[in-house]
Amino acid sequence: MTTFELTPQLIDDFHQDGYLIVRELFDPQEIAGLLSFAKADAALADEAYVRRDSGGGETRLALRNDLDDTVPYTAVVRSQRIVQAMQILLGDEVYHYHHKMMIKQPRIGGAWEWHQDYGYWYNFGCLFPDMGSCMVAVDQATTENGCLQVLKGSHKLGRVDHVRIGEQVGADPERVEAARQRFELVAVELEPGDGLFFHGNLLHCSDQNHSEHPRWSLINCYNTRHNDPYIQDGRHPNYSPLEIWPDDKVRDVLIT
Ligand SMILES: O=C(O)CCC(=O)C(=O)O
Repeated sequence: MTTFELTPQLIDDFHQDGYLIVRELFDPQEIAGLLSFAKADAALADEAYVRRDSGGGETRLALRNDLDDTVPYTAVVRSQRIVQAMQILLGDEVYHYHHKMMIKQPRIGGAWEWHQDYGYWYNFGCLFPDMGSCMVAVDQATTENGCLQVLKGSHKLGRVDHVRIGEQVGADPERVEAARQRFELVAVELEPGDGLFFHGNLLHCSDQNHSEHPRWSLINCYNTRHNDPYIQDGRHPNYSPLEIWPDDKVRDVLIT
């Protein structure tokens, strides 16, 4: 079973870089359980919709605002190891904002334009950028299959305007270009079970999947209690306390 200690150095790294990679956040047995459930999950496959990129690639995603305790995705969202870390990194109690399975199919899986998640969430009534996500790699994520790319430290820019780019909404391309001159580009290659915590203002994107390998990942998004959207009934939920599950319960759910 995975345990990791969020040391002062790691917290500092998150604040400096806007992201933090935790290897084996879910151990091989746990992630294998999640993977086999997800890949056989007809409801998830039915629900997933396509977002086309400007080059014709298509990414599928299934996004849920609600937590169904009978499916293992919920165990990941509620897992103490993610939620407690997120609370420390964001400095307040967090609640579930939504989660989504990102499905990049071999050869046809599409790209995601440069964006900040808060570039979207701002429009849903969140006043502060005090929000974050934890991407859990379900499959291996490599440069070849279109892993996430981040501009290290770019969360310090604050929110950049977002504009329509093809079927997607991305950060103002002129600003992105200027940011690319100033921040290091990091390709976040992950093994199954690794976790990437990242700040809502971190600029990130991903390329198409030209490989023979799928790239699935579960992205768990959290908002802070003090940032409860001023809009009621917005795109994603308002604050409600999140029940946190201890590691042994999470493990039991994932590997059965
Ligand atoms: O999974 C990806 O390739 C990109 C996902 C992403 O950027 C997001 O959901 O904000």
